[in-house]
Amino acid sequence: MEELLQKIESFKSEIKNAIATTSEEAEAFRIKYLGTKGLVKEVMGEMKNVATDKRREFGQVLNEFKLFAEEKFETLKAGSASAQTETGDGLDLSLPGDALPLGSRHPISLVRNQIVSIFQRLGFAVAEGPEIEDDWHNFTALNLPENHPARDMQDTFYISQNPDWLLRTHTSSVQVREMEKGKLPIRIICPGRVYRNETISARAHCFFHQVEGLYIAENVSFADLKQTLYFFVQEMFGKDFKLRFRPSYFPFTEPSAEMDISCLICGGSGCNVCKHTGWVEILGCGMVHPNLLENCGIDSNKYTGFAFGMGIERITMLKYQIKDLRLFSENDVRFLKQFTAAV
Ligand code: 2U9
Repeated sequence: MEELLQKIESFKSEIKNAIATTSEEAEAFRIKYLGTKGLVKEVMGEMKNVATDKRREFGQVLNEFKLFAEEKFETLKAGSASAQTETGDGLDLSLPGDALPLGSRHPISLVRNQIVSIFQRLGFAVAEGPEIEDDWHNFTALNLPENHPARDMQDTFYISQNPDWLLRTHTSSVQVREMEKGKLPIRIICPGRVYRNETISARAHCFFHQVEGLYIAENVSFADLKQTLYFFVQEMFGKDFKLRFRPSYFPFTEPSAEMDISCLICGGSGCNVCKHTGWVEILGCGMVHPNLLENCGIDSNKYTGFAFGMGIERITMLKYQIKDLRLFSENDVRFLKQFTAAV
């Protein structure tokens, strides 16, 4: 009996250390210990040689031994199966993968890229700047001193730790930064996100996107401004429309104008899109106010320039006849997937 117990103990330590990396190795373990001619059966066969009063005790030891071998076999079987899956064994690698749905560019990005590319062809370079600005670059340098009434139209969000910091209301601040560098001539366009403290509706949002442009050199005239913008609208909307400039007011330009085109929907006869006027406003523009040039250290007797600004949402709404501004920021895939890169 003592000898038999020692034999079982040595089998148990063998079993404890057994490993199987494949299902074949796990099966070999089963045959060796649990098969019809296996070691568990062999030790069970010794029962007849055990003294009658010790058989009950030996039966218990045998049962535990069998259970121990069975549990180990289950562990080896499971381990070898997952090892095989990880190495690709048993997987059909020729099966096609799961298709990933392809997104599309946001309409604002598509139109921004198109506007940028038109002006790049005219020699304008892209300039960028911070969205969190200081009062000087966003307002004061642009002829909008503190308490100027035009600041009300561009109410924005201020950073509470420092009242001098705010979210920019236009990308004009980028132009100011370029002018301050003092490298002339300047011929830039500035696309970017801007912020206004507005109640959200179909026509207004607390943020939107602009492209502004600036050309400063010697002898730049209003004729240059008109021809540049005429080229832009033709590239953007085609050639089948009329163009007009209306006198306007902006603190940063003098003279200032707004540019309209005849309504692309009704051809000028009047409809909902043009509010029955026959015209739609595209952008604002003008000759850079001499105060701005001087604020940035540029000699206003030597240099002149023109500037313009447009809202990308507005141009996109006109181009695609979108009636509600909120669609641009709701991330509704049914809306977004209608726009392809082929603009
Ligand atoms: C500098 C000098 C002049 C930028 C200009 C406009 C006219 C204009 C609006 C169009 C719709 C903004 O998006 S909108 O609300 N902009 O009408 N912007 S002239 O003039 C500048 C800018 C920078 C240094």
